[in-house]
Amino acid sequence: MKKRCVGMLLAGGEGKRLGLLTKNLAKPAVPFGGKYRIIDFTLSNCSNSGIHTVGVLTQYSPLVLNKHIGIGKPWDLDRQEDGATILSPYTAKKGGSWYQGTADAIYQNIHYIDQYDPEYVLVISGDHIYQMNYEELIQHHEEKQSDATISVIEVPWEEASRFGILNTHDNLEIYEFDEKPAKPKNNLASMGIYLFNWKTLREYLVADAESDTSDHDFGKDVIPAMLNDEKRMFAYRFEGYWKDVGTIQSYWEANMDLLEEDLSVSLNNKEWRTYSQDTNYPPQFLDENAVVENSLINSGSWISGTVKNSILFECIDVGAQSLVSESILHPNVKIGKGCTVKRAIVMENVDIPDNTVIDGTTEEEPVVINRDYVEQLT
Ligand code: ADQ
Ligand code: ADP
Repeated sequence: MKKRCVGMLLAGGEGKRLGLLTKNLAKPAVPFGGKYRIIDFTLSNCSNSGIHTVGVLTQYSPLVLNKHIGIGKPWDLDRQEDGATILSPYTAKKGGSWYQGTADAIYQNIHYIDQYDPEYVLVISGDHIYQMNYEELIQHHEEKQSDATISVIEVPWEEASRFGILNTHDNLEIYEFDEKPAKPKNNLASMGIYLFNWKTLREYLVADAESDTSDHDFGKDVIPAMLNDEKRMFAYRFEGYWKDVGTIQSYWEANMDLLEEDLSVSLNNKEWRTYSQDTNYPPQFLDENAVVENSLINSGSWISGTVKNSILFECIDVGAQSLVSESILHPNVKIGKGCTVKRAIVMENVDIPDNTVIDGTTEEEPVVINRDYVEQLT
């Protein structure tokens, strides 16, 4: 079954900088935006772009992630001939091993890609919030007759050193690439979204696998090696909203951006819907004392207090005389009576006792509340 393009979605990273949020959960599975998980945005992009052959590479804490993806139904990826396939380590090759780096993760699944004999392989990440039509990237790649095309976006200068930074000629041909440079020369960042001619990438993956000195990583090894060999590499400038939710601060900001439509991805765009597993909870209930402003509130919730500028997942109780502001409440959180919760991320299944005050506005980052935190309070 020949396919024009196979998507390979990297979803195995540990996400250490998300701290407690990724203690037992892979970063792509972290709840986001009131009813989604982070990976939903990329899976929906694939489906909306007509890429229906998607290998999802998992590794670190995959249980929730695997269950969430299931057979790919919400994203229309439950197909007979292709669809979403979870590619976990040790299932590849003869026994296989843990994926050492992002390039190794793809290398170990060469047989998966080969069965579709594709023209192109699209490498994407499961930990970005954005809405992008990959077909436009493919068209750009074809127009430029590129071997590899990297999607790029301008980032604030002060954040540039956490990305792959590149320089291009006026025609967008890349002549320089530095992975996470201490002193960035530019603020044009790689979004970690790559389109390769499969024939070319395959050769580089095989060569990379044989190297003892390589970290087997796209940003550190494969991209620099191709550039060094003067392969045709072009940048594709993405104009929309894109956020790498790698830190607590950026995770919180990207959620808050949803409350300001023009700052963010549009969850209401009927032409570009974001799909997720759905739950069948009853409609939210706001009682006669509830005050709700500028917030996303999912089903199964019961609000008796005040909620402002916040994102509430399913099955949340907010007790009478409580105030929740600038916060993200993950599923099944109960806030007692007379509480104040400001600039906090409250994790799944946490019960906050009556009269608790949690104030993240005085901290450097929003505070993350889990069950251990609550036990210390009592
Ligand atoms: P990082 O995001 O830091 O930089 P990395 O840690 O390699 O890169 O993660 C990329 C993706 O691969 C993530 O989705 C992660 O979950 C996943 N991943 C990591 N290790 C994996 C493994 N062993 N197996 C499977 N999946 C794995 C990259 C680029 C930069 C670019 C940024 C943009 O290297 O150049 O600027 O992405 O966010
Ligand atoms: P961060 O966003 O904090 O940089 P990443 O998601 O990028 O975290 O992943 C951090 C590192 O953890 C990556 O280099 C990745 O290779 C590594 N890693 C991924 N899975 C595992 C695992 N199962 N065991 C150990 N390390 C892993």
